[in-house]
Amino acid sequence: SIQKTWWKEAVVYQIYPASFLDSNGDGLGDIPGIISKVPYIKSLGVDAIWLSPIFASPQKDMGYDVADYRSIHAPYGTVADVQTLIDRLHANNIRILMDLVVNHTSDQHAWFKESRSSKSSPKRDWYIWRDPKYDALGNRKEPNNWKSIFGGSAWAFDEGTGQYYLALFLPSQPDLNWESAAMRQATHDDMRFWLDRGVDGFRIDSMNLMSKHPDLPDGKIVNPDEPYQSGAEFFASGPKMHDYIREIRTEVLDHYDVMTVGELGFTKDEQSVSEYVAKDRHELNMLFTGDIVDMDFGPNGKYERDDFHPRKIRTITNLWQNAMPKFDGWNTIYLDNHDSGRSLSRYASDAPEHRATAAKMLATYLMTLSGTPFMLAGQEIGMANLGKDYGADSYIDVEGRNYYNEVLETRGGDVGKMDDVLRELQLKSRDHGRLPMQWDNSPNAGFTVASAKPWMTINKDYTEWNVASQLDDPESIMAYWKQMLSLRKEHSDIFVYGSYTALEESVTGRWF
Ligand code: ISL
Repeated sequence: SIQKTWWKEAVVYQIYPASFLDSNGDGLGDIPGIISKVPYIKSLGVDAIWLSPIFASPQKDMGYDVADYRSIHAPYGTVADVQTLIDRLHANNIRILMDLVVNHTSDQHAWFKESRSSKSSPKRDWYIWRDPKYDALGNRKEPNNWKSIFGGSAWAFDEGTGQYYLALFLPSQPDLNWESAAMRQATHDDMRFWLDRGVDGFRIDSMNLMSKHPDLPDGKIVNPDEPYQSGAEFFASGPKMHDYIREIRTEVLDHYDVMTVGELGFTKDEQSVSEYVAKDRHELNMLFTGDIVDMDFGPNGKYERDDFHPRKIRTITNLWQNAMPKFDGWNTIYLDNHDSGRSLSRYASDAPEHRATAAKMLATYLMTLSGTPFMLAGQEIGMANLGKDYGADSYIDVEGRNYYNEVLETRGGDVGKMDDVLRELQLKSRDHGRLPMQWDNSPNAGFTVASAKPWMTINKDYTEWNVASQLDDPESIMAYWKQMLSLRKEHSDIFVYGSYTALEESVTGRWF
């Protein structure tokens, strides 16, 4: 039988700090705002929160570009505020996971500034630097054909030292070189900094990108018409990946009672997944397998059209529910995070006549499966995507904007194509997962004072869909979530540790 542990029984509530609650009227959520809502979080019955990055950052990627892991983005608060939050949560038996972003840093991180200062810098090899290539005409070219996950080349040229550095996300997010033992140790120290302050674990961002193929070979040409190719076969789950994780375990994590959840993009086959979470591997506790978030991605990327069918959820669910027990592994159960549209709008329906039922249906799915459920703040009240009446300029996230601008440049004359792009943004933009929390029906939804300008559009449906309107309603989505949370606890032998049998046709293969 399955060994029982707190992190298997926990339900985790993700908080996007910019969007939870603004306590000082600057239009941006903050740590004191979260502290003031600890009683609310407690009332839901969740066991832990996962806080998206709150660290010092130029915010080119909303904090996933960390400039200093040991200080806090000033508008969010201070290290002392975070300590208060940790203590307040613990006093309420709620644990806290932090986002560990160590595949890359901001280009404003002291490490990168030093690394780029000269080719002989002692930190030069903390990042991934390569000489340019030249074509037959003598034009400078990138060291390989990899495409950035946010569009364009994955390489950025540094004029000062005449080399390129690898940046799989934005050019302002240079990839760290995990081959460097000194860099790894510095990263371990950063982890200890927070663990020593009481943090209960990490969600490890872009976890499996930390080890790349040492030769950085050109990616397979999938789209011959495009200048850059994915290359993921050479930068995801590389040869040293498991060494790095085991080192983190033995050097750092094993000295604390903590949990880890690794974000696993690109790697999808059962064997590779098992190598991260099989119990005897002593690596990670659980993963966010990318197939759940990719369910409605098109063949050439996130914003390409795909005809989503619920069969996909069934296939993925069957796959992992059946697979994990085989190697005594564990997994997450999730549908939402800050990187996409809300599951309610994406996979079900936010139409007024279906909205509450659909939200409860998805809650039922999440609360009854084996694994550790992760929910995104707002899910408990059925928060939805921005509606169809919000135009392209309502979308501000860099991933969606880059895609939009790329299509505009190449196919801007094609009205039909631009309509397609907008429709995809309306479904999948990362902005939807980041909409400010809808607390009540006062101006600005109680997220910030009426006179402030919120950093992000507040969905105008807040007048009807908000926390205050559901608190005392036993038929509300929130009441349903609370019931499901306590039912899951009460019957953890069934819902957490029980075995799984698909009653309908068991689809064990993949749909693609
Ligand atoms: O792997 C992917 C697709 O299969 C990507 O979606 C990838 O997993 C994802 O973009 C990584 O996201 C994380 O790192 C980013 C950050 O912008 C996201 O918010 C974060 O969740 C860079 O740090």
